[in-house]
Amino acid sequence: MTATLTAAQIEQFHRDGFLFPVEAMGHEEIRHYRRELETIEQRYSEENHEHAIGRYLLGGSANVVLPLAAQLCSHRGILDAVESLLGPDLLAWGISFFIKEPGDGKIVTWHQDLTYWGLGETSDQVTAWLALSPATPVSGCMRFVAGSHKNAVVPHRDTYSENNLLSRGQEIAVEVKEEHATNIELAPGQLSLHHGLMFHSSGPNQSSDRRIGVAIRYVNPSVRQEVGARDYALLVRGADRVRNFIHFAAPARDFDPADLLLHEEILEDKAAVNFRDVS
Ligand SMILES: O=C(O)CCC(=O)C(=O)O
Repeated sequence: MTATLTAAQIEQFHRDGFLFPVEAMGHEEIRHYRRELETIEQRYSEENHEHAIGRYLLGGSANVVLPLAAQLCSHRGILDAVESLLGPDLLAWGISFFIKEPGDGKIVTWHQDLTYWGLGETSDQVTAWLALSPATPVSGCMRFVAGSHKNAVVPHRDTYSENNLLSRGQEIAVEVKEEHATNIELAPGQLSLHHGLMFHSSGPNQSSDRRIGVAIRYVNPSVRQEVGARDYALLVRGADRVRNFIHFAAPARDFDPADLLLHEEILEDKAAVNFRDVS
């Protein structure tokens, strides 16, 4: 299966700031990834293990410590789609598993991803959000406002609310036209692509299944960290002749001690950027 985008899809992405659904992989393969993820969640659950898994899955750098996360970042079906937008040289800058349990009330408020990343307002990045379970309005799929990526970064305020999956519970502080939002419905194995300036949010999971999505943040080598002292990425296709990012290798096993040290270093550096304006 190849997910290379057509010229019309690329044009649509540039016009709307998002594109969906893109078929990234088949039923068997996505079922396999969900099983793998759920095995890892069980093995490293809070009760079972010193490395409680939730922090790693949502933290943004699971590809440093979990082979599964690095494999997803390097998946051919995903990369073919991303290459159509960013070119042949691709770095996975981050990965977050956004998981909502049935009835847990977790939401994501309206925000623009690039607000806190320190990467400027570049268009040389894209998020591929892969569904591991059905993403529907009932399960709390993402919602996008077409064309909103043409804004600069707008003001955000922090809520730190318990039920918000975002690190600062951040939300856009200007009016968002909810009625103009599109529900990004995806079947398992499909993905959406969105620009980092896209206004997006998602509601609670009122279905009986878990809502599991993995957001992989891709950049090409021209992007650079403008705020922090350094930044890190996994080279997943082509070459990086610019070297704005420190490369790390895909992990060989779960939670290798050396990878764990690097993971903590990366999280610290990313937090210095993400929370730079918080006293
Ligand atoms: O999974 C969600 O509901 C939100 C994900 C998100 O905000 C993102 O991928 O940027």
